[in-house]
Amino acid sequence: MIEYRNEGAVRVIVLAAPERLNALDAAMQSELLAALETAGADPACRAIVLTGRGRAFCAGQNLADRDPRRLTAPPDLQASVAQGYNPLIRALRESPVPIVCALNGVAAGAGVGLALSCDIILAAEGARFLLAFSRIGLGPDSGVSWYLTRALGELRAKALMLNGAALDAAEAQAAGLVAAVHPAQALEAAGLAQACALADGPSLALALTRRAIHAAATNDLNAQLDLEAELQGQAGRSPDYAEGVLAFLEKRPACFAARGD
Ligand code: T3D
Repeated sequence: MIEYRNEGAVRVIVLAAPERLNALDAAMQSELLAALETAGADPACRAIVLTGRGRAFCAGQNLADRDPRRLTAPPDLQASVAQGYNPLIRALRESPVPIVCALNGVAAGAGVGLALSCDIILAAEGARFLLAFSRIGLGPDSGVSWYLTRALGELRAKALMLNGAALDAAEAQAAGLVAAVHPAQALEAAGLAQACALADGPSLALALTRRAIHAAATNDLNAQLDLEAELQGQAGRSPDYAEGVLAFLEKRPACFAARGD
């Protein structure tokens, strides 16, 4: 249900249950978590593409596993979210390498959280974010309320989530959630090109940049200034920084080292 392949230094991870629009069950959650952890631990991997097989990115929780006609008691959704979804959101957010989401189609429910936890989202023209939770009697999970409130503001986030509404690719781009929108047939190549560009970049500096941006959501300016100084200290000691400055002075493109070198 999760497939992956290497494209040079890029690990392409594919949600591959197209017959149910890549809706997630416990096994698929575990496989995805393992794929993310394996990629992050592999020094040869310098960027990840996350995408879906077929016409959807991910339709959220597999509702066939929540069929009240087959369950003898209500499912423990607190446990499902805490043990199934939250580790995935944290793994995406805390990945040591940048993650490009190639949003090939609809993302619904927790699928929205997966996409919004990536670092750069490129969307196919027909893709959309469907805030499906309230349609089935649930509130948000997988970080969706956190991401959307910050990105859109409280009132717009409420209007979308209370109505179980959707944001199409163009609206998501206008709102700053999606970096670019591509024709469906061009999305895979665009996602790969973006990830390859990140993979060629200075891995440590990109990781520090993501850390600073994530911390900015909750830090005040003084705390952020201190953090930036600390992170710049780390970057300044890296071989990539020496190479970047040397390349500038020698008027040539920089050639950054592999991760961990
Ligand atoms: O439970 C917990 O652990 C708590 C955590 C919850 C997090 C969540 O993600 S809650 C939100 C769950 N997701 C949804 O409510 C979305 C459900 N899906 C839809 O609303 C629609 O499928 C879409 C709007 C995404 C797409 O609609 P459409 O008309 O393009 O496709 P379709 O015909 O509805 O779906 C195609 C097939 O995929 C269909 O199967 P079939 O009839 O061809 O055999 C459909 O049942 C299946 N499918 C789509 N979404 C799910 C699904 N199967 C299981 N679970 C799904 N989420």
